[in-house]
Amino acid sequence: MADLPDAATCYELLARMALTRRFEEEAGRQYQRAKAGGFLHLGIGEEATIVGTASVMRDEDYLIGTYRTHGHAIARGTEPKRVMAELFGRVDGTSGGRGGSMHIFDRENRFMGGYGVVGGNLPIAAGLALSSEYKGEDAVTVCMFGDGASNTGNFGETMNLAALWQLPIFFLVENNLYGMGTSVERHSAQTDLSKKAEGYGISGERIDGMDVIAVREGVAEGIRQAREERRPTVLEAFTYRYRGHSAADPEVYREREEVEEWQQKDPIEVFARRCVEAGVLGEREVQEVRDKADTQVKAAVEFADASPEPALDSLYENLYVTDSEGWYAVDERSPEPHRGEDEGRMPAAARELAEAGAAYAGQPDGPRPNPAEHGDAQEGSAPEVAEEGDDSPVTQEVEEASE
Ligand SMILES: Cc1ncc(C[n+]2csc(CCOP(=O)(O)OP(=O)(O)O)c2C)c(N)n1
Ligand SMILES: [Mg+2]
Repeated sequence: MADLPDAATCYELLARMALTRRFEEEAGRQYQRAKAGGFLHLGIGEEATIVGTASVMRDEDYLIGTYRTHGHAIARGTEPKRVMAELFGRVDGTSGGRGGSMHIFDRENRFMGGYGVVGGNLPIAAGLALSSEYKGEDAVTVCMFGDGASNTGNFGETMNLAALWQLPIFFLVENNLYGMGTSVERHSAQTDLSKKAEGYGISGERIDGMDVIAVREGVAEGIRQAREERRPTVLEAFTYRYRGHSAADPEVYREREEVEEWQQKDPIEVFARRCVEAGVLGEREVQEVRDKADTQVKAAVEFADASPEPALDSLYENLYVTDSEGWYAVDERSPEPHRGEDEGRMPAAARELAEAGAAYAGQPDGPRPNPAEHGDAQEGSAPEVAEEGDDSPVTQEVEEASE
């Protein structure tokens, strides 16, 4: 077992892990109360992997993760109150309340998200590393992803380019044994994920992701190789999420005993005990850490609650409209087709929705069409150009809304 670092470092590691845990417990509670919307994926149990990794990164390094990243942002230095405000969908959230739990983003602290697409962050990570190389920066990109993500095409493509271009990048697989409800044995032919990129020229190691010190050592070495030798590597950290995949998971794929077994190795409890037994921290300090986390998280909830909702007439800001024919997002600029759009071929429903959106823009009290809902309703159904008097559900809803 690796030696403990100095007392101040131990205190900080414990404090970060306790804060993350407390934050996520509270996030789960607020989700039950419908204060936090959308999806919610908690990483409770995975704190050593998250905090250990961030603790050996430099300020200029980039971290990029998945949709389970409240702790990653906090570990990188994002204020918990801004993460909570994002979960609440409020303007003071890290993405102005528009991203929610899966899209925490903090450029200042070089936490680059927050991605809902499994494996989607890997090529972006390679792009970040390439940009550092291009600009002559000394930064390393740390890319964290799940065991399930190692099965995506993005994994192979990213590993290939990372090795080929000798990018300053380091990969960490958060192997929590499941991709949603599917165990590693059932989803990956190669179950040793540290070996999975070997064919691309990227070697790997396995570590105990429940031990914050082991994580620090493994990650520090991986980052060093990326920075000094331009040698990307993979570190597979074994960890475990105590809660379901997301807030809505009946967990029929695992036994209660398995969860309890992992809880015996709890990264916070075990580390706190070790620090006390080694005389590095006192019981009083351990309690202090917990109390501080509690105070900070309560303040985060108050802050999020007090933060306003985004203004209604900002609903159409930051929406990007493709100029391909077919479906396009409601946009406040004008109901007319934008450059490149062919009005004649635009589905009537889409056009009406756009007109309705434009008409409502600037009228905060009026009912408004919901572009997300209507977008989903259209998906995959190749909308046809409707005639006047079209009675499609979208048209009806828009009509009702404008009544
Ligand atoms: C490309 C893609 N396919 C499927 C999904 C649905 N999905 C969301 S999370 C998930 C499991 C991913 O598991 P893993 O990579 O192990 O991460 P974990 O949730 O365990 O942290 C799946 C299949 C998705 N979001 N994106
Ligand atoms: Mg997983």
